[in-house]
Amino acid sequence: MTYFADIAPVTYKGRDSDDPLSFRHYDPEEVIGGKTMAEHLRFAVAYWHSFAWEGGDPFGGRTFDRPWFGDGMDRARAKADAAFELFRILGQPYFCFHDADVRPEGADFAESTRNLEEIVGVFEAKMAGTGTKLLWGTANLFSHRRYMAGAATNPDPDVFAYAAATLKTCIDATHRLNGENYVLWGGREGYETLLNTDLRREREQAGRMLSMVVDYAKKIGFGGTILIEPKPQEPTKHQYDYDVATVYGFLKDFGLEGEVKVNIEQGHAILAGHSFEHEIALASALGIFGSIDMNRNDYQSGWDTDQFPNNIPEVALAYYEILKAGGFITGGTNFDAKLRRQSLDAEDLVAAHVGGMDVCAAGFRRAWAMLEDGGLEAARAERYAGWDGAEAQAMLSGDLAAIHDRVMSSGINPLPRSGRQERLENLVNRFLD
Ligand code: XLS
Ligand code: NI
Ligand code: NI
Repeated sequence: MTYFADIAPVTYKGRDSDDPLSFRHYDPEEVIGGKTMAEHLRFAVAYWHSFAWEGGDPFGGRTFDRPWFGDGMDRARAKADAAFELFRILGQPYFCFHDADVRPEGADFAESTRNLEEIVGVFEAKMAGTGTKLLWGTANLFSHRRYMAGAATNPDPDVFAYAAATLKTCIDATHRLNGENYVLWGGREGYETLLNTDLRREREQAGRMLSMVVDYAKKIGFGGTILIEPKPQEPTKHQYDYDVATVYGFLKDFGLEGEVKVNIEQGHAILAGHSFEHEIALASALGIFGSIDMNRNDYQSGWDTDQFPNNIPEVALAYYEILKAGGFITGGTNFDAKLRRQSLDAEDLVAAHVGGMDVCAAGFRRAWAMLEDGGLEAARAERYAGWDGAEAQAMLSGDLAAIHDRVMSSGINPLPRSGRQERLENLVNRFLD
């Protein structure tokens, strides 16, 4: 099947190009600071939004008419054909998937696992043939009704068991495909009402499950990074992996802060009342920055609308923090983004990714220029320069009484200084126009 039949591979044609299916900013081969754009940005296509999602919303069902929709392994194979066709057209280096995106649900656990293994074999061959790599794999522990009250945090130990067994199969699949990360997104790990929820118990279960994931990954020699994807709510009223700070506290509690990092999603950061760059900067400060899910929310709707990014200044600030954190190591830019439900055509799928990749490349380029200019970092360093002094440093290992005596004897009387916010905002804008 050739779903994208007459769409040619997308190439870089530069800023003046008016070809809607060309890159204007993303030149994968362009070298910036010793690495190509492709190596910096590490783009991935998300299988679930692009190939499994049917265009439904709470008020209406499927709007898309894809030839691979339906049950059965032949449909799953046709879906894989279409997916790798899109990958060839876009030329992005990576993709990401959940078990449920790629294989039909079996009558029981064993059959679901067989189906997954068969599709993993299909992927293996296609990846070898095309060079497309796996950024991360994950388990869908939230769509099936068995998970309605959670997976790791379910009150029913049999659901915990089913989830644990599924995690094993998905880590195996990711390992077999040389995935560079393994992601855990706890869509149902939370509650609908506190009235029926034992918070302490559910948290312990989640900690135990994560510890087992880390142990198993080590045992089989999985060399990738384990990532938790924070989100404050949706589908549950309250989700336990609320934001980066909450996840860090959880990891510390279970002694996993050196084992697990975070996959930060733009829309989830906004839902949690933060900015995307805040979440990235905090993860970096805590030493747990891993990867990003790139998308955007509709700021009026207050929901996780998973749209493709289209705001270069916002994206620039996110990549600025990523660059300051040292850039991606095993992580990358996964488009956890979907079409709008009226975007029915094959070409819409291509255009969405082309636009998203271009916005990211334009933002990245600006972030690089801001870092190279050094003005922001110089201003930041200057703001804290007082702490370079010996007396200031001594306070950090001193005590209140000694500091008190020093203030008394030397007559310390601090004068307020400008934070220069507008000046810094103007400086940023110099790189954005
Ligand atoms: C949903 C999440 C999901 C994860 C993978 O909101 O973003 O798509 O990225 O399970
Ligand atoms: Ni999301
Ligand atoms: Ni996501």
